[in-house]
Amino acid sequence: MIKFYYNAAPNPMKVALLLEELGLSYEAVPVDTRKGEQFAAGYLAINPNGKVPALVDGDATVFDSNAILLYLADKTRRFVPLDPASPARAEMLSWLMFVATGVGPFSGQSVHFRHFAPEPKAYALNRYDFEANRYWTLLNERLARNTYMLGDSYGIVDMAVWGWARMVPYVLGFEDAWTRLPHVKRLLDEINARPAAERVEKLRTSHAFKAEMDADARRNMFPQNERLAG
Ligand SMILES: N[C@@H](CCC(=O)N[C@@H](CS)C(=O)NCC(=O)O)C(=O)O
Repeated sequence: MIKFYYNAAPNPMKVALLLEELGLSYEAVPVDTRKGEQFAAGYLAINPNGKVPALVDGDATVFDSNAILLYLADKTRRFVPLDPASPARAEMLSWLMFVATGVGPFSGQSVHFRHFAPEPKAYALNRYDFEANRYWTLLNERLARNTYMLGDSYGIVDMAVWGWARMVPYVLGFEDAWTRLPHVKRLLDEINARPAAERVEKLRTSHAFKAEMDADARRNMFPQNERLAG
């Protein structure tokens, strides 16, 4: 059976959504990153990058959320244009990588500098907040013209967007985020209403991940800060 290594954060949740949409049976294995479980030798053998999600499917091991989305969609031949030479596949790859390399990392850094970094942080916060806004605005414009990211059919790019869209007000830190991004909100609401998303919500809340951001959690989440300690 597929083993899915996860926590409740955006990147694992988008993979959970696809697993549920596909109706695959899988064993969900919690990895509590605030407790440092991502650094256990057994987990690093699965994902040397020490982050979630990762997936083990028989002899295949896949890490990085968007790689997992593509792997599962290709394997099941669902939620993705399959012909490697087609314009539709090219468009899918472009937007999937746009989410993987832009929306995700810049939203993540925006969260870090807005909510966790010590002062002074104005320069860094401005840089990441500006870029995160830019990426979300591009998604909003895309979704103003298309029902889904690739046109008329729901697929893995929408699921990749959904993972992070759930966090938009936390990422962008302004109360009118959804007024400014109504088309992203429309997609988020539509996906949230799907039975698969309801099952993901049950999974998300089924395990008590460590909630406290105490010194130990900070060490596990932000190991780079050890270099700054006297
Ligand atoms: N590019 C990776 C990023 C994975 C990632 O940063 N995951 C976060 C949770 S969303 C994580 O594991 N954080 C814990 C850590 O950085 O130690 C992906 O898309 O899967």
